[in-house]
Amino acid sequence: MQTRKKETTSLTLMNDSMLSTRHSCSLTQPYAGPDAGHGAGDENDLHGQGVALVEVVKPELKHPRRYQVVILNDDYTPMEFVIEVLLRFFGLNADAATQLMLQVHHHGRAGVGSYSKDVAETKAAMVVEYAQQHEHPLLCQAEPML
Ligand code: TYC
Repeated sequence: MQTRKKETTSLTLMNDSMLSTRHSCSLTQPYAGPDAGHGAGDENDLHGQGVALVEVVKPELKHPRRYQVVILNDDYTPMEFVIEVLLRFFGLNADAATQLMLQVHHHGRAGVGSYSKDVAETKAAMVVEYAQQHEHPLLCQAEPML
């Protein structure tokens, strides 16, 4: 994910050859190029020779938000089926899957893993679909973290 800082970090003079897409910059006014015919009066073309005043904007990188896959308790899905789901879709071993199933059984819900948004939503949908194919009401959802 890339957002752009609002403040201008510097003002820089650039000539035509520097105004390529490889530079992260934006003109203070739309740049018409050296032959646009505005003469010395163009605000960006200070010398009338294709030299432009540009804002250099620093890109700000942020990690994308993680999503937790949450399994919910119900009164009907067999415990063995929940354990099988945890083994099959979340790569847990039998001990960890049993502990997590009991956690959900006693406390109502538990997070079973954190993923990117797409992966979490896909896993949750796959679990619900798998449960429905086996006629169990097991619910599973993706939730944004923090
Ligand atoms: N509560 C269920 C039962 O007693 C077991 C269960 C555990 C169901 C976890 C769903 O996510 C769940 N059969």
